[in-house]
Amino acid sequence: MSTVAFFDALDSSFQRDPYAYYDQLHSNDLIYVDRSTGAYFIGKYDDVKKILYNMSFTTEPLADRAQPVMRGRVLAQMEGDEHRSKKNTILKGLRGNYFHNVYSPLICKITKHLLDPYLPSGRIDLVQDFGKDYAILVTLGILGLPTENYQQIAQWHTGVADFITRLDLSNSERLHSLECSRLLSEFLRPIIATRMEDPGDDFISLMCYNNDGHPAMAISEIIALCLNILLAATEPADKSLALLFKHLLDHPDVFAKVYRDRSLLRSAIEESLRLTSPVQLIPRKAKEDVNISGVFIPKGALIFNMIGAANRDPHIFRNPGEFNIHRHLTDPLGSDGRRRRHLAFGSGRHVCLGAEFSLRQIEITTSILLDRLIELRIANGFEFEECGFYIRGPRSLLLEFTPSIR
Ligand code: 2IO
Repeated sequence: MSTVAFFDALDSSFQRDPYAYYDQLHSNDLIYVDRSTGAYFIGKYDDVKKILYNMSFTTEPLADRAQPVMRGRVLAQMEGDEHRSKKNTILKGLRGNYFHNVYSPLICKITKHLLDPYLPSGRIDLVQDFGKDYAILVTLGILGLPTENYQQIAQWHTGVADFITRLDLSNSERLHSLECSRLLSEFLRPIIATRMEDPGDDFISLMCYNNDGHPAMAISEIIALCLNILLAATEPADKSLALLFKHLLDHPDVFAKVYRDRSLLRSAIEESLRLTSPVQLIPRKAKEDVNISGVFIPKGALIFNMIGAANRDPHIFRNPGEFNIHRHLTDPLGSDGRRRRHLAFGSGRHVCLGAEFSLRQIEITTSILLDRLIELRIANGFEFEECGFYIRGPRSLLLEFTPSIR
């Protein structure tokens, strides 16, 4: 049976090092309750998984957290037929031929274009110089949106992301986020209207019409889904990439192995996502009174699933604080005899739709970086710092390498 422990989610010690809280949670079997909001923070793998699969826990918190800036419901808020059909449309746009013919070359091009100017200098900040622009450019690319003003779009995107992922927004910051969201939707609206009139074979056109040629969605629904994709694809991308490089550079033996054998890249990315999940929290609401590991949780309670903690549950992952790209060989199996996967993409019916896309994306980009950044190392004197507790990642990652010219 778990014990309730009160904590302060906005406390700087939690924000600085949530992993220490996760360790406490696992070693003392705790469920944290935030003193100021009464929200439950659940971190055991089995509890989180149960909550994500159980219909008694709804995604209703997104109505406050996301809907105002998404200007409509996101996929995670939908159920039944609507969810199925919109999900299938988006999956169609993300996978298979599209990936191979369109996205893969696009990701290569963006990666090289952003990297080339830094090659002669022998120095690059993988987050500030590369990752931020990279993340937004790839997303705009998959949506087939113009990129001339991408810096502006990135700023609006940040305003919207803050609304969803920060729990300490002031009133004026909230207004700023809402304004960013309005400007983004005004940027999207005429583009979507054009695609509705004259559809092509791009992602947005795919959302406009069904297979039978009938209009599939209203423009407001397409705007909301575009914003959903914009956020979900952009926000974690630079963090995933920088965290992976941090782990690889901290483990030169693993770096060398992956460098030589790129088929290991996938395991390295998955392991990095497990150990340092860019998305750390998934909110849910209890639809009725429930019992989680012996703790009574009342109907209406707000719950934050700490997937970053679940991914370090020592009952599931042996030596969970270690970066071990071969852990599938030694981690204990579940009661069904199967390996248990990390929850960095969530789980259950709202599991991340872009998971496979993002893994391939990071694989392609990492491989190019490995090829071009010769004798890569973390810059002398660089101090690594992560920030954020909903979406978490390095502020920057200053790297040095042997200069080259292309
Ligand atoms: C965009 C939080 C970046 C999602 C969200 C309002 C809904 C949903 C997620 C992820 C990552 C974002 N939630 N993606 O946690 O689409």
